[in-house]
Amino acid sequence: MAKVAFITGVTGQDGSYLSEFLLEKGYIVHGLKRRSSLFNTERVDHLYQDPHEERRRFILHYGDMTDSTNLIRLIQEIQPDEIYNLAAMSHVHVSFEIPEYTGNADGLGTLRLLDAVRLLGLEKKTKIYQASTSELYGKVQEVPQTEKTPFYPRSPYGVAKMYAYWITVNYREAYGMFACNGILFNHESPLRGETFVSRKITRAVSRIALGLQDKLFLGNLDAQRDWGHAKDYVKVMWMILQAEEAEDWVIATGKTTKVRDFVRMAFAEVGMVLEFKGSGRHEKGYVLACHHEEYQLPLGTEVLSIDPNYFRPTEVDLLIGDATKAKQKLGWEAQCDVASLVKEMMESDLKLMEKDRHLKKGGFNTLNYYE
Ligand code: NDP
Ligand code: GDR
Repeated sequence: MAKVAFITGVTGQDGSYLSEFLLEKGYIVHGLKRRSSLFNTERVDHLYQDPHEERRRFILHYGDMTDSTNLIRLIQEIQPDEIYNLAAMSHVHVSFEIPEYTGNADGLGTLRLLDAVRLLGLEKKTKIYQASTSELYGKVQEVPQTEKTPFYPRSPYGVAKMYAYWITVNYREAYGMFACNGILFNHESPLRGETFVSRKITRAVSRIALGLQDKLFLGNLDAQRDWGHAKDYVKVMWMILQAEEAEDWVIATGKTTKVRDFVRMAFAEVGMVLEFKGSGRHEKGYVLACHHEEYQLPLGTEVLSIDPNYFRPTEVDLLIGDATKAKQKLGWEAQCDVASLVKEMMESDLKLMEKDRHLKKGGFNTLNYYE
């Protein structure tokens, strides 16, 4: 019998990679998607199967983490062996704008899911993976961060995820459920949402190189993140649920990079060397050299400015994870370093933006993304 998985947040970056991974392993995959006035399944459209096909292995259901009636009914229908709770309002900066909703979807949503499993008497059948985050560490308490590092979240998102973390631990201890937290550090890919800093940079640098955009606006260039590849990270979500014991795990590369160095690496992919001048809110980035045959800008062109709107009310300055436990007990290690990640994202965005260039040449409007 094929195993059955239920993925919330299936239309997101991780949902897409995880669906591919589980389908390859022979799973039947059910996913939760939100109703939207526009199509929102672009990241999983390649996995789509006609609902009239009899033996579908990839099935999407409408739902929302704020609706218990929906979650209970779906879990009853699906009877999953494994649930991956990836659904969340996942943007840290946006969580300051919509804190109550973030608490509801990311915090209480996790409770709704866990309690649906308990109510339906599936505690011993259904294993649950909770998408916890390095944002729990927030204000630096210890470097590198391990499973034992104290939490100090710095955003409504981090606080909501802290509730989700502990309610997962509590349901494991109270009801003997196989429920685990993966404390994943930042992970990116060509499928990353366009307003997270990595993708915002690779999109903008591609557009600047192709003459579609003049400038990139960013916030804090000195934040440091432990960036890995989403494809590596979804694999360990599955490994966590196959472990002998239900536990919580730090998943990271163990290396940290400043936002400004990510910017430098992205410009280097189009042969441009950047020079930063000024400091704080007045810092700017200029083109110092162009080594690429095709991508050329006059030397001294200003391609980067700081927009204080992108600063957060409270920031997480430094994240660097120690995934020794996952290496020793699960045999997992990150395969992709930040340089290969930037390269892959730049290759993908250059291709995408090339399409925009053709559209523009043909007289069609293309959007300008500064977000
Ligand atoms: P994305 O933002 O790409 O995807 C989030 C998914 O959640 C989308 O499918 C979104 O739907 C869905 N969603 C949002 N709100 C609701 C809701 N109320 N009900 C149902 N579905 C909802 O995130 P990622 O794929 O990057 O991350 C997956 C999970 O892992 C998230 O929980 C995130 O917080 C967490 N995480 C991510 C890390 C990272 O670096 N990527 C690191 C650590 C944790 P829609 O497409 O309709 O918006
Ligand atoms: P993060 O990711 O907050 O770490 O959360 P994000 O890419 O948004 O920010 C990383 C760092 O870059 C700085 N930054 C900017 N960020 C954005 N988005 N836009 C900018 O213009 C900009 N300029 C500088 C930020 O201040 C920050 O320090 C991600 C999400 O995927 C969470 O869901 C997940 O839990 C954590 O990673 C681990």
